Amino acid sequence: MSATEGSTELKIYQPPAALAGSAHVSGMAAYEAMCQAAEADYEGFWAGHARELLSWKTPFTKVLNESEAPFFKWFEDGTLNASYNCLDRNIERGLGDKTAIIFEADGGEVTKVTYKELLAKTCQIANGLKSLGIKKGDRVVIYIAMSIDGVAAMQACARIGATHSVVFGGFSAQSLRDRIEDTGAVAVITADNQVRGGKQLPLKSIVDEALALGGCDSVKNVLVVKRSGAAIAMTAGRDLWMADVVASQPTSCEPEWVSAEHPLFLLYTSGSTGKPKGVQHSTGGYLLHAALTTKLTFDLKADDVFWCTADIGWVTGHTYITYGPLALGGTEIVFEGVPTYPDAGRFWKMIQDHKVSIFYTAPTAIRSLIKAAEANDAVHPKSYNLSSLRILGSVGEPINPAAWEWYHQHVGGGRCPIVDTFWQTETGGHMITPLPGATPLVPGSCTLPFPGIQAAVVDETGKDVPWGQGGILVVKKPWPSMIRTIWGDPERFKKSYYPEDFKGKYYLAGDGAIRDAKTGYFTITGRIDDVLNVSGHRMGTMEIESALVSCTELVAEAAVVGRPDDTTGEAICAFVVLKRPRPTGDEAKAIAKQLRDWVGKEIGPIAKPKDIRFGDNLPKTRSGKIMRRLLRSLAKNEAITQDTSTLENPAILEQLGDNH
Ligand code: 6R9
Repeated sequence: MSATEGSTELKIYQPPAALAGSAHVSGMAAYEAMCQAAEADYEGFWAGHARELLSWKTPFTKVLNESEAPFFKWFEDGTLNASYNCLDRNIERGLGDKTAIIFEADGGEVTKVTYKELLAKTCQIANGLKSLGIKKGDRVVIYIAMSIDGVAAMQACARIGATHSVVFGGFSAQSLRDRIEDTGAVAVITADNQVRGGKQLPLKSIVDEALALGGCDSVKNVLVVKRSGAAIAMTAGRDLWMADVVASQPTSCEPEWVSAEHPLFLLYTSGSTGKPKGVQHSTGGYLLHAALTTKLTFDLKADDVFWCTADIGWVTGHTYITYGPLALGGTEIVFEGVPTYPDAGRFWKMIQDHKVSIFYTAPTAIRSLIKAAEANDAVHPKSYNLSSLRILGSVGEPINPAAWEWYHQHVGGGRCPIVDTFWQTETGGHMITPLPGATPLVPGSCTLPFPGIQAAVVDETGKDVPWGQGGILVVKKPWPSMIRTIWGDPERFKKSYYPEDFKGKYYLAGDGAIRDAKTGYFTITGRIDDVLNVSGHRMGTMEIESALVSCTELVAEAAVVGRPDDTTGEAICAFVVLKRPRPTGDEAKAIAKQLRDWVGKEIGPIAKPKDIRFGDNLPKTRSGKIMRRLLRSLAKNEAITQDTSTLENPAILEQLGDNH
């Protein structure tokens, strides 16, 4: 029986005694005491952690300001600097010579930097940015692969009070352009190219293409880090080599002290409608939760080696690479490559080589590595020494119990708790997650809310549903690291996250959830909007549809749905009506390839539909509404059992069935 069905036969994993004994949060009583402390004095709870974990230039006197709800403010009269907290603060605590980052390149070369070295590098970039006139409040887009330079560039922006917006290196020129335009960035930081899986992929030339598409007049400079020395074009007066800009810059730079509410970064994510939204995060509240969750969810200690495999282009890379582990003075791995190069044992070899003790990755990676390991002993975790591991983590999508068990047994040797962390770009850090020294684990459940987080499951009217009954996941109280607004679109912020139906009261996550009837453990049941989760990446179905119909030469109409996929969680399935007769056979294959490439160019390779089917029309109601629930069944190759009486054109269903 699974956690969603009841609780009588749940498989429960207790925290290992040794870990529980020494953990920051030791045992369920300690967890409950924290929750009660937050309940008794909500503001005092967060204020206490904010004073302990962060250094403030001006201490805050106000904690939470709700006067403009849902635009909440935290610690608003306090001032601080995020880069000071991640670097200088640790050096002042005597950690200057401690390794901050162990960088492993795609080809295996290892570079280490200490806190002192990372501070010097960050300050040189910060001074370089200042020399170009970049100042507090300006936006800087960062389009770069996983690297020490990438982390330092983010820290450098924070140091001078510039708001960074990192765009994942897999996004196309068009997507990059849209983000540059929306942020009004004054500069783009990039590299000549990126190296992944033994291949060199362009970055700078995509920046050139993006800027040439127009609408990016705000950009004065493009700063280029040399990664591989590939030949690239440099536009005089605009493009500069990072090395030249920083060469003569001092290695110290007075931090710009900003209000706790100052926007630290914007990060674009997909919603159910329209273009991706620029999620705006604060400095103080965000950094607090990054530090607190890194400390408690991962039980980070002084001698841990922490490895989060996410890319800095996603929120997980922001919170659990650039900010959280550094704010605590941790040692972390930054990895440039992919899990399957030179073979699917890469993760296991790196854990062995660097003696990683905390490993945080996505279910989709685990599932693909299970397949590889089952086919070849040489890349099976058992062929490596993984005894350094003590805690495992999962993020980005639900982890199915079978993958959980494999991860637990084969990677964690049966002795490492798995923290299945539920959270979102908008939440800034973990929301529902086990604490490894406290929470008994149930595979497939992200268990209980992080202390202080008031997560609940409600119905459409905002009323609590009983445990054991599915509903809508909400957060009842504002929390420090929550999204502040959607950049340039406060109305959309309100509509997306604090809609009227909930009387503007609760934060609406966009996911469904159910609590176990007996334990109250949460299981996330998936998005309740038109957002897909493909390999842990959020994609709006509307976004992909508009990319398809923007191929005006070929496409008349398109509808996109998700269907379950063994490896990627969900797969993108597109139903397309062409402006020409419905193609079949080889012609259909050729056009499908053409459309896939088109979407790759419009959004990026991650948005390419796995399955494209052609029809003379789409299934519609008499009023012309596309019947997506039928498309979802067709995508799964399920027999149609739903009511089709409102369907205008039933014959279309046969055409759109699995026709290849
Ligand atoms: C951090 C991150 C957020 C969406 C979220 C949900 C899904 C993330 C999950 C999970 C089940 C987990 N999600 N973690 N679902 N269990 N542990 O992934 O942010 O890219 O914004 O995605 O991902 O659907 O709403 P983001």
